[in-house]
Amino acid sequence: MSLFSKKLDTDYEMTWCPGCPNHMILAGVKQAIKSLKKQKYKHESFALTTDVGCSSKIFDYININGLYGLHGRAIPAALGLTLGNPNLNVMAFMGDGGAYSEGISHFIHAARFNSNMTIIVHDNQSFSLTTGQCTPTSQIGFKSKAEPMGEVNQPLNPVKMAIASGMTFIARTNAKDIAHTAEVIEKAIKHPGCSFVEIIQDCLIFNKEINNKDKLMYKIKDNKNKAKAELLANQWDYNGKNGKIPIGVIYQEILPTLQDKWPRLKELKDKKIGWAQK
Ligand SMILES: Cc1ncc(C[n+]2csc(CCOP(=O)(O)OP(=O)(O)O)c2C)c(N)n1
Ligand code: SF4
Repeated sequence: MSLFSKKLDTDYEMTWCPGCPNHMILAGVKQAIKSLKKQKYKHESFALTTDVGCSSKIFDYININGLYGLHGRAIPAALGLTLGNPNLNVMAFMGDGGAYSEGISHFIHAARFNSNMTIIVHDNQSFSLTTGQCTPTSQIGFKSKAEPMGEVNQPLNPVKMAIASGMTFIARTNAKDIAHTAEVIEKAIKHPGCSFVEIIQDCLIFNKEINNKDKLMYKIKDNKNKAKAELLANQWDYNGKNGKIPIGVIYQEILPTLQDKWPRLKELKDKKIGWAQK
């Protein structure tokens, strides 16, 4: 494929398991980008960064510029891109292991900085590429080769963490609902500031007992009330198949972005250029 091709598809060999919902997340992301391109977003305005993991293989399957990062480090790489060119629409793709384990400090500070980028987490409650160890969102009792007695710790609730960290756009979707995921990702990319989309994803091979939560999920209207967001976040604790799982935009607030706060970045943003063109 030409370096300058504006097609989204690539020729790379597909290495996700057949039927893995990562295929559906990929379809949702492409649908969102195609929709934005119809609204005059330029192909070259999109960029992506990834971690390492099954989720991060998405790097190979979307033809946009970016950086295949290190495990837990998609967020600082994305932040770097937004500093280099504040006009890019940057997406950082990660698994729950990378985002909430090694990468957790980056997540919190990204929320605080409110740089214009979108964090997309494929949450299958398992370190899947490395054959299914417990992550911070695994449910109590999940037995793996590394934890044969089962997970004993409470799972982290990333939606509550995002609210507490000051994330200005927080959403959750179901990987299996491609149209809804695409719609939410489009809103996240349009959001001025740091946006976070937590995608509930089954892994067909590891931590299978937590799969198929579709019946618990229900769609909410876009919400801008923080107290309501906290109530929504508390409806499911990631610990099993009890409770209701709200999906959609759980919280949105418009606050100054890093690009608004930092004069040199504001100048580049206003002139619609990056450092390289200065
Ligand atoms: C710094 C570092 N730590 C650990 C690893 C090993 N490693 C590679 S992929 C991976 C698991 C990825 O799990 P997750 O982020 O949940 O993504 P998934 O594979 O489930 O999509 C780990 C631990 C690594 N490559 N680099
Ligand atoms: S191991 Fe799980 S997450 Fe990885 S490709 Fe297979 S089904 Fe998907």
